[in-house]
Amino acid sequence: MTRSLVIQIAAMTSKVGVLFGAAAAAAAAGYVYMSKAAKYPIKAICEVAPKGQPCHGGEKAPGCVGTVTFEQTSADATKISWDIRGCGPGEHGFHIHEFADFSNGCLSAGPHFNPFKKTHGAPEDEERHVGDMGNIVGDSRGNSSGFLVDRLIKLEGVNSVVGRSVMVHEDRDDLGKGDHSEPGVNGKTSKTTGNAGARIACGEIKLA
Ligand SMILES: [Cu+2]
Ligand SMILES: [Zn+2]
Repeated sequence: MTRSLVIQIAAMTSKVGVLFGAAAAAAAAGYVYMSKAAKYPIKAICEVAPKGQPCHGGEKAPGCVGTVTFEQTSADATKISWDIRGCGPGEHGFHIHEFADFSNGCLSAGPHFNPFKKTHGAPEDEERHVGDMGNIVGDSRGNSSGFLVDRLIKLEGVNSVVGRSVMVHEDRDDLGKGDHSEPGVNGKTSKTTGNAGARIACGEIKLA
């Protein structure tokens, strides 16, 4: 009796084990299939404006405003498109900053997003912040539209840019190759900021 019960329990445990194993395998296979089929593209959008107001529901201020859209199409490619107006002619530094905190306007958005502790650079450089998108170029009316495809900017995973901010600067980003003679002083910090000057528009990156 005792022996038979032990055998029965052993048999049941074994069956349950097989069932769980099969279910787990099916679930795992299903997950892999689903993630390959449905993961990309991932899309996000960011409305930029002075002080980042639209992101907090406030009044839109005059000045540099526009939309930046993100579309991650694979594990290592994200297309970033922008349509921005009123920022002034010429080049303007264009970055992802660490925070979407606009409690003190664009100033409170923190530094360039830099999870790998690199120095500032151009989008095509090995040594660059993840947030370094180079410059956008305003036409004679101060408007700019275009796109770039980046390998480091992601909308998924631990280094996702979702919930961070896009920043447009008043001046040209020197891409880390300019004056770095006064680290810590705004305007001579090429390897930190690109000397891109004032923050004229910002906004939060949100999943679309
Ligand atoms: Cu910036
Ligand atoms: Zn940077």
